[in-house]
Amino acid sequence: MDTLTIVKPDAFGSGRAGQIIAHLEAAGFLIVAARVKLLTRAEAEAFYSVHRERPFFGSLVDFMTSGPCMPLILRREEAVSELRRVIGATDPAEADEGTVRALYAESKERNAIHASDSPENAEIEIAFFFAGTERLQG
Ligand code: FUP
Repeated sequence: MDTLTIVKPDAFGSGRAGQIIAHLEAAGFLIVAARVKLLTRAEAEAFYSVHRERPFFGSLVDFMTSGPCMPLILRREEAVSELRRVIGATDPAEADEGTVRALYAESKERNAIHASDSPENAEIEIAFFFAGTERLQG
């Protein structure tokens, strides 16, 4: 099974993408596609459209467009639920010890990494960033 992750602009811009990806590989994920991308405002708004009525939406879009990010497709058994476990809670203050957000996130907004929250959303989010031919088959 595949899922989507994004190393967010805080982590990418501070040179922590490599450490985070190493952490994910050590947790059993295989990278099957990757890119570096500077989101446009329209793209960030579309990606987070489920949150468009929330008070933090404008600030979240500002942050997600503040610098390049790194979307990746990751593969392992139970990829969606396992990646959610490995990244930890949205707010790093609440994230379990040793999770990516506990280790690398600055705040609830600048929280280092995104992970799809369901298999259905994983396929939607993968298609948002990658053409079908960009994903390793197998
Ligand atoms: P998650 O699935 O853990 O990334 O969290 P959510 O889908 O609830 O939120 C998506 C993003 O909105 C978070 F990564 C960060 C941002 N956010 C805030 O900035 N403030 C909040 O109170 C909640 C979420």
